[in-house]
Amino acid sequence: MASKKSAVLEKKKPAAVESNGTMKYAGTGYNTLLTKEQLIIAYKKMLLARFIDEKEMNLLKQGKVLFHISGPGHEAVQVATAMAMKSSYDWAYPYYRDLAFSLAFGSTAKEILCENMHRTEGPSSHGRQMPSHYGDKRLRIVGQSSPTGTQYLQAVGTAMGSVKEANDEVTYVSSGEGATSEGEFWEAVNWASREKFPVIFMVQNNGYAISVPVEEQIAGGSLYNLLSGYPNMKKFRIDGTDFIESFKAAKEAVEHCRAGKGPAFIEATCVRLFPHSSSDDPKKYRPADEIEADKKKDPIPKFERFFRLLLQNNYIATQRRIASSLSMSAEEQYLHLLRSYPHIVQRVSQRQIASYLGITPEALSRIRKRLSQKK
Ligand SMILES: Cc1ncc(C[n+]2csc(CCOP(=O)(O)OP(=O)(O)O)c2C)c(N)n1
Ligand SMILES: [Mg+2]
Repeated sequence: MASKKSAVLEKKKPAAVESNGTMKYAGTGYNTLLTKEQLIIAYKKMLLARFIDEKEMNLLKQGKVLFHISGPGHEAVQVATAMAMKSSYDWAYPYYRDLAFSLAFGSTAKEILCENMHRTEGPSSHGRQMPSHYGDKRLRIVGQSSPTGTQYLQAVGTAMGSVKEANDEVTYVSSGEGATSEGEFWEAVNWASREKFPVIFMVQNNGYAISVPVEEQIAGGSLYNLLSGYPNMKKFRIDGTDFIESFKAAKEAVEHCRAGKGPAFIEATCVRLFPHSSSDDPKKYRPADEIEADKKKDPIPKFERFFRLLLQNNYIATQRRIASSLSMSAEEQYLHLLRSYPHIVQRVSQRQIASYLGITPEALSRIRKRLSQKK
C-alpha cells in the first residue's frame, strides 16, 4: 500500500531537480511529478483553505456567516486532484467540504467569502446558495444541491455530453463515504462504468457521516472492496492526507479518463479535524483521544515536514501574506498558531511570536490575557 511508501518519503529530503524541473527524492526512485514552484502553489492553496475555514468560524460567531461546513483534514487530496485537472476545461461537481479543491481549481478567497456571506458579487448564486456549496460557471464548477449524492448522476450526464461532443473533457465528482449509500451513487457508477464515461469518482472517507462511523455505514467497511467488480474503472485507495500520493493517483486517474478508457474511482482516507458542521458537537460521539490522533495526520504539517527544506524560506512569509489578505486580526493569527503549531509556540520566545505576528510583545501579552479571561 502506498502509505508505507509515503512514510519513507517523509523522512527523505528533496535531493535533486530533474531535467524537466520536477523534484526527485534520493533513494526512493520516486518523483513528485511537480516543480518546486507548483509545490509551493499547492502549499499556498492548502494554507489559504485552512485560513478561510478558521476565518469563517470566527465570522460565524460574529453573526456574519450563518452556517459553516469545514474542510480541515481534506485539503491535500483536494488540491492534488484540482492540480491534476485542467481548470475551466474539465468539469467539477464538488461537495460541501471541497473548499481547497475550489481554490485550487481557480476560485478566489473573495469569491468564496462573497458566496458564503450572501453577497451579490458571489460568482455562482450571487449569494443565494447555502454557504459551503461551491460553484462558478466560468470555471465549470457546478453548484450543488444539499441532498447528499445528487451530484453523481449530474456528473455522469455531463461526462456523457463530453463523449457525445467527442472532446476529451474529464468530470470530477466527490462526496464523503456516507453519501455513497445513496442510490444515485450506484446508478452513476454502473452507468459510467458500462459506457466508459470519463468521470473521476472521488470519495473522501473521513470515517464518519456526521456521527455514524464508516463500519456501521458501509457493508464490510470498505467502499473500495465493494467496487471491485466494475469493468473499465481504474481504482485507487490512497492516503488523502498525503499530497504527493494523492497527486500521483489523481494524475493517473485523469489520464485514464482523458484517454477514453472509462471512469476512475479514488477512495481517499482523510481526517475530519473540525466538527461536521457549525451545528454539530463531535464530543458527543467521538472519543477525545481519537480526535487527538487525527490531528497528527493533519495534511498541512505533513506537507511542511516533507518539504521543510524546500519551504523554509517561503512558509512564514506565505502565512503572513495570506493572513493579511484575509484581514485576520493579530488575535486570529495567534489562535491559528496555537491550534496548528502548538509545538512551535511552546519552543519559541514570546518576543519571536510577537515579531511573527507583526505586533509588540506588550500587545501579545494583552491578547494572551484576553484569551485566558475568555476561557
Ligand atoms: C439525502 C440526504 N440525507 C441526509 C442529509 C443530511 N446530511 C448532510 S451531510 C451528512 C453526512 C454525510 O457524510 P459523508 O458523506 O461521510 O460526508 P462528510 O460530511 O463526512 O464529509 C448527512 C447525513 C442530506 N443532506 N441529504
Ligand atoms: Mg464522512
